[in-house]
Amino acid sequence: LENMGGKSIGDQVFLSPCPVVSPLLLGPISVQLSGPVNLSIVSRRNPWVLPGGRHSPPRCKARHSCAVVIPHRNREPHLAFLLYHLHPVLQRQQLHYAIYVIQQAGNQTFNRAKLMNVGFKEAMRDEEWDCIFFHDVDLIPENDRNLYICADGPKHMAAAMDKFGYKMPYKNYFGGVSGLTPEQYLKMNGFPNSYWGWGGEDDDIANRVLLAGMKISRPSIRLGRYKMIKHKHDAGNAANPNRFTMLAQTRRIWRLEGMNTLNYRRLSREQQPLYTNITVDIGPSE
Ligand code: BGN
Repeated sequence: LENMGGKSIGDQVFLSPCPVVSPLLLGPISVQLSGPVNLSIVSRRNPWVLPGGRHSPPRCKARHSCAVVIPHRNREPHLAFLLYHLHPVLQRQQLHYAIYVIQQAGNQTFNRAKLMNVGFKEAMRDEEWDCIFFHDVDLIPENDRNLYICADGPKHMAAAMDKFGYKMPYKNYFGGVSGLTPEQYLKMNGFPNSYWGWGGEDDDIANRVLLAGMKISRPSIRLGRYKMIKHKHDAGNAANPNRFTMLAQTRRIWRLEGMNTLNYRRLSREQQPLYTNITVDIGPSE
């Protein structure tokens, strides 16, 4: 045991803290988008992941914990592909982590930001996570030195996506993957619940960060690289025609609408081998 970095006193094992920089990191990851992946393949390749998609470094005490929240509906192949890459990355980063998939029930228009609010609430019921990451299902990290650890300001992880030529599409872009401490998240009253359909909710979130007096933090574009899985535009996620008027109102609305007005009905919560699966009825769009 001592050789493995642990000390045994009585029945308990006390692990020493993990190194400040994980020795397991590889840097750039080659993300191959060809070839089928399914959840049983991912499970076989990640034998130490516990039910609910939880993991802690086996030989040292993690310095950081995070919950990864993935809003989802009908994208199972993407989910398998993301988990195939994300589980090993989080393990090499020596984090204590869990993955939550938040499933929107029904056929209403998709509401990404509201599902992320649900994910925050559900993840925090389990544990006082240091950091909550909000992760699109179709974005695969391409560098494991882009750490799933929070920063001084709300952290926008996906600074360099392939579909934008590996640079920012515009200055305050906050889409794709982001990570906030519970304090940062609560300070901005979470995310808006009112964006049904594609577009604008990430800009609203970026506005909230600034309106709450915080600064966006970002990795360099060398580290913040993500590959997007190509897909057809979702039938249940048409562009939101109201997004322009809604965005003009964030300043007036953000304290009144968000985490403090979130309501939803949880239909199920299961510990799957690779993630905690939570299905919710988030109601009809108003
Ligand atoms: C923007 C969208 C974002 C989207 C990015 C990248 C809007 C609001 C209108 C001003 N914003 O234009 O939601 O993530 O493109 O695709 O549509």
